[in-house]
Amino acid sequence: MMTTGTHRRLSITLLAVAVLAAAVTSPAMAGEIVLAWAASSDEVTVGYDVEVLDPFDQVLDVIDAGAATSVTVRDLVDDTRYRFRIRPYDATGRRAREASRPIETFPAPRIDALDGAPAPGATAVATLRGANFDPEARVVSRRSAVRVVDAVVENTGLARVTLTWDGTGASPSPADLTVVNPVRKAEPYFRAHPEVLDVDGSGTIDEDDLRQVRAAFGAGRGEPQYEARLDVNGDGVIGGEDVAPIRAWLGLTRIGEDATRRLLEGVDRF
Ligand SMILES: [Ca+2]
Ligand SMILES: [Ca+2]
Repeated sequence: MMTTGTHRRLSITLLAVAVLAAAVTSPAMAGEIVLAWAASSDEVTVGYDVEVLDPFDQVLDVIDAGAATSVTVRDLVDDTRYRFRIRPYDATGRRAREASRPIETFPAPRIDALDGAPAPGATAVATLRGANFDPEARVVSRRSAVRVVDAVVENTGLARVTLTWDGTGASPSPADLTVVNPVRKAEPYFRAHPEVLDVDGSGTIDEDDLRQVRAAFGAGRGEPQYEARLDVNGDGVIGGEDVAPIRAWLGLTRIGEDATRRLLEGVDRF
């Protein structure tokens, strides 16, 4: 129930803010960032402002999301870091004193070209060209026939990726790979990129993935057991929020192909 005209202070319990790469981007599109957040649990919040911040948290711009709990910020400049925070407001337009913690990231990474793909059955160091590669980005495969052995980001538009291809299907292409920036992720991202849930790169989301995540349960960034591939939601700790999406997608095989179909059918939401 919403209460209005009272003297109650807005009490905001904002949960995590998640920044998600866009589901689909084409080289012709300007960069975009999808922001999503948990709804405020108090009774007086009727909407949310998305504040665009400078590096010192001064507000540069405000996007009114209304009652929605996600927005897509479009027309962003490639290879530029953007910083945001979410602030609820009540029916009188009063802004909450408490806002979410700021979150900062590049627009959604984009792969434009893959040069030097391996021959069938071979391993090769290929060059990925694109935009918005974070220095700490990982590269994962969407196809079990193609494996990423190693990836080194040289700059925001270039990464060297050691790839193997078992020779089945088409030669590796940009569509087979995903650049994963180190930013917190949530459900819409996993729907678009279930390959990040296949933590062992087997091509299937299965019990082996769950086992590996559980074996490192509780490890935080910087600790010996921590591995970025196991921290699928990118929040810096391996825990229940990494187990839940893997469980939700358990059994998904041929990830690159199946994910699109499932997305279109609107099934497997959680
Ligand atoms: Ca797997
Ligand atoms: Ca995590």
